[in-house]
Amino acid sequence: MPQMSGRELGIVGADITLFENVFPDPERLFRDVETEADWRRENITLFGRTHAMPRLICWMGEKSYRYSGLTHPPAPFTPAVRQIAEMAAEIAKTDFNGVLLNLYRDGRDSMGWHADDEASLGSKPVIASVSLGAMRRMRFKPKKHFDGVAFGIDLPNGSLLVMKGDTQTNWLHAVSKTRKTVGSRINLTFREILEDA
Ligand SMILES: O=C(O)CCC(=O)C(=O)O
Ligand SMILES: [Mn+2]
Repeated sequence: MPQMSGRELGIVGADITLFENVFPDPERLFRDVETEADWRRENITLFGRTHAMPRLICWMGEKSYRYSGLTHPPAPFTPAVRQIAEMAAEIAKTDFNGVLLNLYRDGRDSMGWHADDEASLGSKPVIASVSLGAMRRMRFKPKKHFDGVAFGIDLPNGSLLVMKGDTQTNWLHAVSKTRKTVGSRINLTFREILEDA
């Protein structure tokens, strides 16, 4: 693989790099991942009320993963996901043993504010986030203890966003709903789970 050069965003208290055009045929990968994944619409309970999550999700990994109060059992990477994982690991220069897949069916699907800071990921996790399909904007805002200015970054088809260092300690991220007409998007967020949930 030729040396991939990314764009380091230069954000204080974070280490975020965007690599574009990482995959030769992102449309094929989108179709393969969409077909291979066992997509689920999970419920989340917030403040005592249960809602269906505004997106479909699927977990693949060696270990179980606790996320948003749900425990996802282990499941193997499918062929297309394995191919994407190898590329993500090479660019991020680390190994991953799990991936959370998110399917945003249209602009009404979203992901709320959070940090990937579960104890099972360790203190400075490397998170590699692959985008396939429609472009959506990831927004960042500082956590309460941290002094920083909110910003957003568009995640194009076939891109890889690597977040590491103190990113999850100091910043929250989200993919907000949009009124624009947008097609579907698949996100694969690779992680290294250190211990079973
Ligand atoms: O869809 C995205 O780009 C974000 C996904 C994300 O933050 C996550 O799965 O933790
Ligand atoms: Mn996240």
